[in-house]
Amino acid sequence: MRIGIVGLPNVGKSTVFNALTSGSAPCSNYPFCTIEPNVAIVEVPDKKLDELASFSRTKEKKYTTVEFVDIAGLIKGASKGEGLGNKFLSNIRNVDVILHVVRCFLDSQVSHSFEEIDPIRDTDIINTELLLSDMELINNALAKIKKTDSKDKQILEKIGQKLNKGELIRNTPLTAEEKTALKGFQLLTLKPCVYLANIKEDDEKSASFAEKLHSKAKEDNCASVALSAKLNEEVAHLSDENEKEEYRKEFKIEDGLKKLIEICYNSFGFITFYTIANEKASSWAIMKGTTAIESAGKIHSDIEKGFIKVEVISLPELLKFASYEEAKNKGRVKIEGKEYIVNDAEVLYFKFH
Ligand SMILES: Nc1nc2c(ncn2[C@@H]2O[C@H](COP(=O)(O)OP(=O)(O)OP(=O)(O)O)[C@@H](O)[C@H]2O)c(=O)[nH]1
Ligand SMILES: [Mg+2]
Repeated sequence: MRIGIVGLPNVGKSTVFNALTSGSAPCSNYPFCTIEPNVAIVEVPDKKLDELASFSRTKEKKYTTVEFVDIAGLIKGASKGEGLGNKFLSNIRNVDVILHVVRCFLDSQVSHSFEEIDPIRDTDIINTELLLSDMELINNALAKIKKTDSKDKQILEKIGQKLNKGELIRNTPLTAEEKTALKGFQLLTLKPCVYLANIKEDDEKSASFAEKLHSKAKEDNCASVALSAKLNEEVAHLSDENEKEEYRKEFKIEDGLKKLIEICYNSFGFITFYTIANEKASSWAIMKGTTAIESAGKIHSDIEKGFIKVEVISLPELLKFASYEEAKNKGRVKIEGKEYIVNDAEVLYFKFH
């Protein structure tokens, strides 16, 4: 899963990035502190994988990962190249989820693009830039289609009109055919999105801004989460897990990474499957509705190409037995083909040429 972080300059994007990745991207109190994107990969903690690894006595564990991309702040006109916006946006074209950071903390020491804090205005500015950037893509594609009556042209024209009216494509009901036609475009306003209210803990004013953003998220068909980037960053830099836990308890800080990953899984239909192979237990993230052969491709293109069949058992079922062999001998492992739709928490064993 790849997550791209967007927002106005100086709202705390790099601080969020560091908080989520225990990273050390430069953060400072001036707009456009970030120019080149910061990229970091973190493991998704997973108790089920721990259980599977101890059950199967594998030497190694490989947790599925999330990649975070932190780009420069976007401003009005970004899609037209202001502040190098176009270049910044191309760095997040291929992410799975957009994390939109919105400033909800008051701090006279930290400058803001505008005088007042206003989460609704700020989100709308960024959304407009994403929308304009999508519009440019669609218009460029339309200019290349010569056949006047082609189905693709009709679809793109419809989408172009929606964007023109300021509609985020995430809010547009799409047919299966339209979804397929749009797949290659990586439209930013179609991607699942989380609004992150960067708040000051225990602060009424900040909480009321976050509440406004929360309602706005519902309108825009986005998920939302409120957390203090700064406090989460402080916790992230403690080295010891127990120390982190204590610090969180003392200052009533929620675990930002855990919360965000939960949101992405619960709101956007990500599920996890597991494999045991070559002395290694692994977890893999896929979207609900993914077939066995597509899941094979997540592991290696050779397994996808040479796919013969897959053995399937749910993890809770498997754990009732002493070993995988025993579950198999008792007939609890099913054999499925390419088109099988994988369910959450299934253990898969692929057979391939
Ligand atoms: N008080 C307070 N300050 C914060 C918080 N989050 C970030 N800041 C400060 O805000 C300033 C900007 O933070 P950055 O993380 O660099 O912001 P950015 O959005 O990445 O900025 P650009 O890369 O310049 O667009 C820094 O001085 C941070 O310390 C917060 O939750 N509370
Ligand atoms: Mg930054």
